[in-house]
Amino acid sequence: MFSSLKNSATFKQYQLQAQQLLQRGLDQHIKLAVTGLSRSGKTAFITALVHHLTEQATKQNLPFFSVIQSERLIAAKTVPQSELDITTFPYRDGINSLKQGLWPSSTERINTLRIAIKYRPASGLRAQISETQTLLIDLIDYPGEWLMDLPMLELNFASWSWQQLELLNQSPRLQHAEAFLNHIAAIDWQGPVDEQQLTELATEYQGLLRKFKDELKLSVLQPGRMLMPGDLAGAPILAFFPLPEVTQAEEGSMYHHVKTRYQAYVKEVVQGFYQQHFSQFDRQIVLVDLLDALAQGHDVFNEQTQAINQLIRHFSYGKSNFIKRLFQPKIDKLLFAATKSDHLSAHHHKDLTLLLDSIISTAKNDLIFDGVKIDTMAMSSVSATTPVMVEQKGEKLSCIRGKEIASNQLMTYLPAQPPMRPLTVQEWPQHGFQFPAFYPDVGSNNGIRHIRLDHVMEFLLGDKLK
Ligand SMILES: Nc1nc2c(ncn2[C@@H]2O[C@H](COP(=O)(O)OP(=O)(O)OP(=O)(O)O)[C@@H](O)[C@H]2O)c(=O)[nH]1
Ligand SMILES: [Mg+2]
Repeated sequence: MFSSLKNSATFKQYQLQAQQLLQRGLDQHIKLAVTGLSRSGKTAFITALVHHLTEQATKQNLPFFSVIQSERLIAAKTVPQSELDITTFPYRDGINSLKQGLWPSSTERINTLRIAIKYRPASGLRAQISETQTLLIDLIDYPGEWLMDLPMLELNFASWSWQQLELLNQSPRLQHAEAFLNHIAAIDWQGPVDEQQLTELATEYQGLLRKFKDELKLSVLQPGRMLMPGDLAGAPILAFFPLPEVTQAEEGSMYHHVKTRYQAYVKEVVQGFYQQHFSQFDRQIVLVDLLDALAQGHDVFNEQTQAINQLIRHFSYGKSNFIKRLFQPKIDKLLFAATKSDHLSAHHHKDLTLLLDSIISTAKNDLIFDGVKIDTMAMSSVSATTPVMVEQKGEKLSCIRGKEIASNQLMTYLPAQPPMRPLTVQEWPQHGFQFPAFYPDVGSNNGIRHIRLDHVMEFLLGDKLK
């Protein structure tokens, strides 16, 4: 009887869970949240993190990562993940792309990866238990578009519609949205359901979201799965859009029908995603591409600031004790990282850090109050440029050189200096900011270069590897 129980799938499941709890209790298992809007660099970051831990873990390459500096790292490798129902992060595809001088493709579905770091504990309880220890790190990657749905969790259909219609009625969206706004204004939403009309309007709204993303580079684009549907492509649950409020919407009316789809989307899609994947994080890195937002102008920069501050509210932060860590982990260390700093000269990294710091200052203050350790830094997961000094009219200029995507040629640029704080419309430079994009450069010896990835690792993982 006992032996059959011992061999049963349920017993094995309990055994696995008990092991995981023990590892969590001993701090040997952490779940790292890699958070960032679409194109902020999540996939490049995870690929680089795994690569540097598993293939380039040397003192020269990661001098500020103490487990390597003190020669206590034995080895790191990717190991089978615990969540069996989601795709494995395509690390090999990513690294092969980078080695061929191409960026990994945009993420279309959720995927996960587990890394095991085997090391020699320096001292304390862990060193007494065993000569070697293993830290497991769970990461998930997902389309950035899905993240922007989290604020919908707090909104009913009427308030969500109100917010979205406000946005649609303002610059820069209004000039594109006029036709759609006229179409929804001309319909009797208390009338009976016309599926054909709803499908056409949903397609029109989807077209608008695409335009806002591709042309205007905006960040608040809901529902996110209209842009990146994953397995939901073509499903009616995605066919909704904001509507002017109707006070008495009978069951069977157009309004009621759209509202029901919104509610189902929030409950089944957004809440499901959030509960399954976004609870239980121990550490977090928020990646922010400030340079692209600066290049897009004042409106886009402001919207990005708001989006990031809205997102942070959806994670749970605070210090957790031994028992809480087992069952209810909370994020106790949070890193804000301004990505793609290889687009700047090294002496402007500080400006970028200050700019990021100033856009998150209120949230940061509250979190520090709650005991969360926070840092802000400018980094680059994969350096696409090399610094070069150029002499012009007797003056030495710190430039960057790389294979520019727009011209497909090796180019040398004197990068713009980013502002140290958000600028008002009046202060915004007349010709804006320009930061050309480059293909990744793997270097002559096939090594992948980074900027401050070792500082990132030390901040997020260093104390767990003591
Ligand atoms: N120069 C430079 N460019 C980067 C770096 N990281 C990302 N990029 C650029 O940013 C683009 C987006 O990076 P991804 O890692 O795919 O971004 P993501 O957050 O995973 O995006 P989604 O999957 O669409 O949510 C890349 O294709 C590169 O062009 C970096 O460290 N340096
Ligand atoms: Mg991605």
